[in-house]
Amino acid sequence: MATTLITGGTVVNATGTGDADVLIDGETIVAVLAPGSTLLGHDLARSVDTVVDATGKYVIPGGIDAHTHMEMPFGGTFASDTFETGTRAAAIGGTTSIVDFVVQYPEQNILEQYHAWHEKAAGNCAIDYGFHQILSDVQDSSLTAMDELITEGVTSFKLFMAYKGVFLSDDGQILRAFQKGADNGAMMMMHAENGAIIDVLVQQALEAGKTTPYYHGISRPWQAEEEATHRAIMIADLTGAPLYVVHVSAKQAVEQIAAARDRGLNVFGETCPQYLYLSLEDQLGAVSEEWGDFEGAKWVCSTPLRSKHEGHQHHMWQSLRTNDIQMVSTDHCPFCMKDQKDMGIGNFAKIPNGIGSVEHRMDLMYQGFVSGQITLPRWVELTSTTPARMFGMYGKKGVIQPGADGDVVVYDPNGHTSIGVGKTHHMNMDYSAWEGFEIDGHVDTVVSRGKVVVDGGSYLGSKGDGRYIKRGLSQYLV
Ligand code: DUC
Ligand code: ZN
Ligand code: ZN
Repeated sequence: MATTLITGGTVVNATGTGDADVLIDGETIVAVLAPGSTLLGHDLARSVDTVVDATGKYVIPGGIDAHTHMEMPFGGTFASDTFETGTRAAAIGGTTSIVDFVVQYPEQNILEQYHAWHEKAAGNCAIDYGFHQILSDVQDSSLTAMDELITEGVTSFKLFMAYKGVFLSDDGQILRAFQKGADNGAMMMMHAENGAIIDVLVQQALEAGKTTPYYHGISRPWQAEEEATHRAIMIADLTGAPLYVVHVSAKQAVEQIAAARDRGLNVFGETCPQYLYLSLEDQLGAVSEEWGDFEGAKWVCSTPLRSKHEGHQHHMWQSLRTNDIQMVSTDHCPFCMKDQKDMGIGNFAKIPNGIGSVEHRMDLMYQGFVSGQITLPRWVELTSTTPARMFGMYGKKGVIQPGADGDVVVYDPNGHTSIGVGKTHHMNMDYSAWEGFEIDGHVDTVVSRGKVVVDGGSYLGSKGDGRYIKRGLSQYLV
């Protein structure tokens, strides 16, 4: 078994920072040692197979992106990253685990879909991967499938309050699924937007000739998000199920989550980099020679970007500090402009919803530390430790400690990362939603279960390095 020593760096865990060397034996961290320690008289640097010099750099647990949609069939097409391209990009960006969503459309067999996702991912992933399960029509068979999937390590289930005829579950269906979650310990995840309201507003906008991408956001107002978040919380309260609200973008939805937590409910919230950095006005102002005012399609996602005049971004950063929102995932759901997003020219409702960010989440959130919004340990907590705990992986993932998987990132605070298609972009997209973003830091080395898969920014891994993560129940639940 190969041994690796990461030496001279500052180890950052969610609990704090300290100078230490990290010794990995095979796939597992076996020791976190005072800098320059010997072990039983042996000079470690001379005894190991690989030494990674992390002098002046941060040594952090590998990022965990708990919300991705690789190859997702959606909006009349497929998300453009395969498990191969998406996980490679993730690795290059310092993410060593993803949790992807198995899709069930109405009338599809849930367990067949689960096996289909294994077939897509197995042998293709650069990093470790787990699955959540989407439930689109809750029937008796769905409830028994939930029990079976838990034994397979799929311990979280996502429902939708929007996308009628595609994903939407009505309140009765949600109630039944949540009752099952309360019973078997599953984490219930919710896309919280009021779909009926949105569908009418979309229709009215199109009839009024408002067809450009900007109207996607206008027809998905924060009230629709707040109302659905509140309703999901009420159903969680009624049933006793834990609730995890995905991609929270509106400050009013954050307030609903905070109030529920103050009442002692197991309610959790996730946001994404796009809601921390981008606004509806940025989307409105985006016009290019190539795409004209269709340029804004690059940022069509749901929940949508919010207006910068309403204080959402500021509130979202604040909620990351106060723990009203507990973690940051990407909702990585990439589509190219050409032959995918362009299906919505003349009708914003036909633009496939999604933004690709899996490669940039660690950098974008590090910039939150640079700008004084969060501390270094909080950076690690939001992007790795809490995702591990939330979704039953902590101990193996999300922490640098003996016994944990050797998933380690060496991050250079003196490095620099310019984001964009022609610069650092490895996702399978013909544009970047983050074009022109400059980061005061750099992912230098990435170790995934003991294997150096990125060195000096270059990818050294291969497809199939990643292994399925059989997850346990959420470690936030007693
Ligand atoms: N939102 C997106 O932007 N894409 C995929 C599904 C979703 O809910
Ligand atoms: Zn969603
Ligand atoms: Zn999603």
